Amino acid sequence: MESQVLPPETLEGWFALHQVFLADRAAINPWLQKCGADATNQLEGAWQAVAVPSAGGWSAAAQLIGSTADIMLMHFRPTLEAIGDVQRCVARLSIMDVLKPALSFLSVTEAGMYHLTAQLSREAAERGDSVGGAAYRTELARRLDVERESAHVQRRLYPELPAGLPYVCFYPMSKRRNADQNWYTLALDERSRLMRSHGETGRRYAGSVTQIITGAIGFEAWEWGVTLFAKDPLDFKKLVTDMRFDEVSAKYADFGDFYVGKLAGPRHWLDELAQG
Ligand code: FEC
Repeated sequence: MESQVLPPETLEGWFALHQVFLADRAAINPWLQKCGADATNQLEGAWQAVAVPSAGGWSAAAQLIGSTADIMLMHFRPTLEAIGDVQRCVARLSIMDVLKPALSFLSVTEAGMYHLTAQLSREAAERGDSVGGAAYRTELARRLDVERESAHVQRRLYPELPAGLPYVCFYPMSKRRNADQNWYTLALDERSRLMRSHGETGRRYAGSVTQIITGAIGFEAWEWGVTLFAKDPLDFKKLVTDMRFDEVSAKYADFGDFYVGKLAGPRHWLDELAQG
């Protein structure tokens, strides 16, 4: 393949499903009365079984704030089938009598290897080899194995729920494909340069914001899901503003709706929702 139009190599880890629900607020108190005194404990127990699956991965729940929807569930699992399992478990939770799905977003944790892809294609050109030829593929497989094992990439592919960062922000995004502004027709070296700058901007927030990037190309109309965790919700505004001024987002990013909230389990949702 012509190196200038080469897609970046990517490494993938856990599958991800973001589910957003809208509560039928008028129905919450009658539903609680119908379920009896133990409804909250039962729901809490059923949710714990979802949140800490024996087969690996994790789920977390957030109460949305300032949104038209009420609850967001985030699931990370080793396989697509395990995402199907958790989807069925969630559908069977008793509270689904009074929650309606508002968004479902399927993706997979992804580490984009722009720098490595650009470097290997340059080295192949210097050797007089073709990009995608046997020597290129052998070296690529070796270097991807090294990358995959690095602690930095492992954290991106198999992220933990960050401790001490209770605020959550999720939004889908795509790279622009306008006639005169098309990410997918940029030369690989240019895409690599832009993503390096993006990483540098992001790293200014190391320690205060943790992000999980999940790729959705082939799964959703949007191309990526961005899940951010922060100690201070204002850091979402500051980081996303900085990104807007960073060249790759300024020129090539399109965004969907933003969902902001705070990590909270069913006991908390029910308390809040019961207040009307
Ligand atoms: O073309 C692609 O592969 C795009 C995948 C991708 C999207 C994306 C969007 C956002 N990020 C945001 C925050 C951070 C923070 C850090 C960070 C670093 C990277 C690196 C890659 C990357 N991000 Fe990204 N981001 C995407 C990909 N991002 C690759 C570089 C990693 C590395 O250097 O090894 C820094 C922390 C860290 O390194 O872990 C923070 C935010 C967005 C949403 C864009 C916006 O304008 O709001 C925020 C898609």
